[in-house]
Amino acid sequence: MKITDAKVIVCSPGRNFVTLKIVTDEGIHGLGDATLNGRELAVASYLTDHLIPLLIGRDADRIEDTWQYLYKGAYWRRGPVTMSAISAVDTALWDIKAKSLGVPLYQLLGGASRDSVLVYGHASGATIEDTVAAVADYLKLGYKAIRAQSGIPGLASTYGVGRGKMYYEPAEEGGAPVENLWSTEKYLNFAPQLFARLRKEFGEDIHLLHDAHHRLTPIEAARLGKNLEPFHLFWLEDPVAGELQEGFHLIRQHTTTPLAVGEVFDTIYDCQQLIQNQWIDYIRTTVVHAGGITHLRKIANLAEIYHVRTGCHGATDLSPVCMAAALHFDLSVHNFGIQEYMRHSDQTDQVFPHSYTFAEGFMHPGDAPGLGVDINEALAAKYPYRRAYLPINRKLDGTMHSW
Ligand code: KDG
Ligand code: MG
Repeated sequence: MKITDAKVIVCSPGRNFVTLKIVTDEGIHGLGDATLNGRELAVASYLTDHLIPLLIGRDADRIEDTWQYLYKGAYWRRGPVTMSAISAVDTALWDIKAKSLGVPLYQLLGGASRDSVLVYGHASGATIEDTVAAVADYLKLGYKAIRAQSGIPGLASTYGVGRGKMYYEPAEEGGAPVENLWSTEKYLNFAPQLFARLRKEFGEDIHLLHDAHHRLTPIEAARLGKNLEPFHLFWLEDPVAGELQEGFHLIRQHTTTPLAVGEVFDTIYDCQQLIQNQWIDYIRTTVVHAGGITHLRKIANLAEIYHVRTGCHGATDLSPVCMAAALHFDLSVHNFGIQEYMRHSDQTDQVFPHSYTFAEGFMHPGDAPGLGVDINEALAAKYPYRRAYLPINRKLDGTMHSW
């Protein structure tokens, strides 16, 4: 089966998405998500100007070989732009192969290891009581696992606090990134109060998660992990920036709070030390940013040996194409832990009709052949790209800090 055509579709149904569509001589098409939040057009150009010319005429069935051809063939390895582009090609080729065999993708990945996939939603509020109300709303929807974030007294804005209750969308349209202000001291004093209140209200059984969004030093993260131990979080996410993998060693020596990281990682090399030293409990790399299904399986296989489980990133900037791919991966991989699920807007869901479903806190990718997701190109064309940036973050004295 030969690739005869490929194109990049950039659209903005509520937010920006970059989608690769590959077509074969058998009339089968496959989709891959290539969205890199705030840097979308760089990946679109990488695909259109550099990869698509190499894809035309290639054998669509040679997925591993195509991955290696694009990765090794670039000479310039790794990096989010390159890896998001390779991910999109890889995902589209898995979609095509599964469609050509008439099976849902998870059947090609070893079949289902579980009946359905545990997901977590995002509850947030400007105050602790608002967050309590948001968690209650998620429980009513059937969620068994909920990430909780709250505004911090004395800070005008905080990571993870949404404008609406169901949709948290940090990217803002405009000429420059929005600027947030940050105080580690205020945050460290406040965060345990939030979880004490949530446990008091909702008891011990629900899974609670929290994202520190790369803002702490290792010793600060160790203090937070220790102070959160009585509230037994499912995980503390991104306690420190992930570039320095051994930073996690110090945190690990001080706390039994489980640790998760990986949403900004793009290859197995970003995770290698973390996994092999068992400094983390969950690896959060995603299909769209970490090399597609092909590479994500290698990361999961390495993690399995070291008792590390998966917890794929699944924010709204990962399109329904990525969400579908993630669910096939989650259903099949043995050492699955949890999947993040931020609901997309109705506009997004209309542009990307899909077969995956949510019920009682669990999801299933559906049994349509391939990924089970498509793109309505005519509708997508009605939502042109709109430049948007993720915020930046400064300390109270004006110093740039991690967002
Ligand atoms: O594009 C960045 C967002 O996806 C990220 O900030 C969301 O941290 C996030 C999460 O855990 O969903
Ligand atoms: Mg995160």
